[in-house]
Amino acid sequence: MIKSEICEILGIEYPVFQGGMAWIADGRLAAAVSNGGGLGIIAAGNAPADYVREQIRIAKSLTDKPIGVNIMLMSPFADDIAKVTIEENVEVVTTGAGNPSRYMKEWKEAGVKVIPVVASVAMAKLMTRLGATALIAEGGESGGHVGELTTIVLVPQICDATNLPVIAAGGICDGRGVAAAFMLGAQGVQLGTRFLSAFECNIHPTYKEKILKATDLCTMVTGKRLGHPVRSLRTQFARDYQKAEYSTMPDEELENLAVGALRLAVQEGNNEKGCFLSGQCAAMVKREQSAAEIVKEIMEEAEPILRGAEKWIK
Ligand code: TUI
Repeated sequence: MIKSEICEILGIEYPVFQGGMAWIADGRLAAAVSNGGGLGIIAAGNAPADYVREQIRIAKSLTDKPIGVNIMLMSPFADDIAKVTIEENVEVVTTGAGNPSRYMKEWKEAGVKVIPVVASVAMAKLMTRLGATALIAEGGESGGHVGELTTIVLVPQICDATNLPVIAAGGICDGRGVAAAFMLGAQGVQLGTRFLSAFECNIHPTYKEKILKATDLCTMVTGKRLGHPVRSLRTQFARDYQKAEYSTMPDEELENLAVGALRLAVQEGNNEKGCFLSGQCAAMVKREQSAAEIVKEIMEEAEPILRGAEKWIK
């Protein structure tokens, strides 16, 4: 069995986090992952604080294991949600798409373990200084909002920049990815796209089908012009958006094109107007499974790979 320090720090069985996917990662999915021995994470996305509070309570009614909440820092509700995580005794907070410095002191005083996503060495050093519990190094293979660097170059650089445990994210989908992440110095992994296929993941059947049918070149990055690059499936919407991005369309109009697009994908499976966020590894997601099976399977796959690495030493 693969164990690392992060398991002891968080009180989890397997060093596997489920990524905080906006509109997707609800209390039910998070509880299923935590019950499976990983760390389930509720995504706040752009939702109001009351929604997040409700999802935390749902998760806590379904599991006694630790759960996390992911705060998307560009959300207008981020301040309120930061308070809710303390009021509801959430064990772990992860953050994304920005700098969580302004909340760190309050969370630390309340005993909340803070694990920010960092997309650069500078951010890793700052978060280490401000008392983060661990760091998530998320490479640009991931779905959603992406940084510049790939997982294979980001993870070792973050490991060199901090003495905290590092969780690798971006492009990890099976035991090979887990083993590679540990080889790069990570102590744990975070997966998003793979959990889209979980029975407990409440997305529109069309979304699930698109992931299960995806091929190697099926994702693309849009949104660079507005400074928020986002990886999603190469759908009609994504192609249309890219065309608009390279046109003379004013920024404001371009921004409006994407309003509500995540919800339309998740709840309605709308191919023309929905934005189906996905990581590059969608093509490696083969079948529906329970969240617990996913956690166990990837860690069991990784074990012989790590053991077998010795075969290269002559
Ligand atoms: O946040 C994510 N993934 C996301 S957020 C999201 S919602 C959204 N919708 C439309 C446009 C933009 C976002 C969908 N997917 N992943 C974590 C992540 N964080 N990736 C990169 C970063 C990051 C980037 C910059 C973390 C810190 C950072 O620091 C910037 C600074 O302030 O120096």
